[in-house]
Amino acid sequence: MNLAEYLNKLLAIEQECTNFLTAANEKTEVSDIKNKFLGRKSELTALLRSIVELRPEERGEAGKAANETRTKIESLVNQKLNATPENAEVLDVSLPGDKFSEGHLHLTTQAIKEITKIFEKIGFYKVRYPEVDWDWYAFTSLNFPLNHPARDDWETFFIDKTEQDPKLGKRVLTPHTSSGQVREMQTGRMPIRMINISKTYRRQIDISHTPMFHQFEGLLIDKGITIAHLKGVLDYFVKEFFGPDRKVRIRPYNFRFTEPSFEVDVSLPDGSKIGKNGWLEIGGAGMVHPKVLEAGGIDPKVYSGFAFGWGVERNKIVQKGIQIDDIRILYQNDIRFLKQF
Ligand code: FA5
Repeated sequence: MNLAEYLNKLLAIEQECTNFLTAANEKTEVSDIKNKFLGRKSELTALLRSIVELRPEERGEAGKAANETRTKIESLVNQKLNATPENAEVLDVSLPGDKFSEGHLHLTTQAIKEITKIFEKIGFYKVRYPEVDWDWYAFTSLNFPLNHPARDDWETFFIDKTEQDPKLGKRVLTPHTSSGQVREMQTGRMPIRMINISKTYRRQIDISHTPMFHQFEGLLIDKGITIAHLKGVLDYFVKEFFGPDRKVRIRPYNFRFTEPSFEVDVSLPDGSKIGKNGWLEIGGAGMVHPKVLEAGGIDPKVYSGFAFGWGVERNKIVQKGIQIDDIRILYQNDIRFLKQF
């Protein structure tokens, strides 16, 4: 090799390096280029070592030119490193994946599952009837007179302004799950042991009321059913759901569709802000009225039964370990609240 060839090789190396740097757009690529052109195994290093192959008088100029090329390449690489963004993405397939946070069921859904399980254990079966139903199922078949206040617009959300059917009347957002009682009787199943859990709607909102809530309706019809059976089932449920240390009291009441009728209260833990004097009403119950059995095509002289309708949310918020003092928070979708349960 003579001096001219040596100098040509230096030029070629510099040109090649410039081409590589122009094409690079990630810092890691620039580092690789630096290694390739300036590293111990680079062509330039080899060329510097091969200077001894030149004639002695050529070596000075060749060495000077090689060092200049080296400095030039170093400066080109550093310029490129500074101009290349830091955060070019590097895919490391060996890194663990991102963990997605896991959700859980809403408190109301948890309660529905719990309640269903408790009743299924003693032979009830779960059903669900329409959320938009006829006035006849929600009121008339349940022995409500035409002027009953629950039919008032202030309590019930009516879908229709006028009667749509001479017998069934207007459609309503079901104000209670009792609308499923006569529907269940009409299936012809006997004995009836239904638990009907569904959404219900009323024009109410305060600390213990929401406009949409859920009820669970029990209906048991067979021969020889008495109040003792009703009391036994309610005691069983309360023990299972609230635990043995909570008390239940039954107050006489007047529901149109049961006779006799009761309201049921559960005792509250000390310091609860909800309820009155340490008690909260959680539902209604009674023996099915003969007129309702007749509306469902069942002979009241042969069969008798009991029914109860309780609020899912109202029960859940006073369960041990839950203690929520304002029912409305269940439906405000505040994740900070919901994720606690
Ligand atoms: C009824 O709805 C009757 N259908 C219950 C019944 C069924 C009686 C079968 C006899 C036989 P009441 O309006 O009291 O009754 O409501 C029952 C329960 O639903 C209440 O005790 C409460 O737990 C719940 N509830 C009622 N309104 C609301 C509301 N706006 N928000 C949350 N829960 C409510």
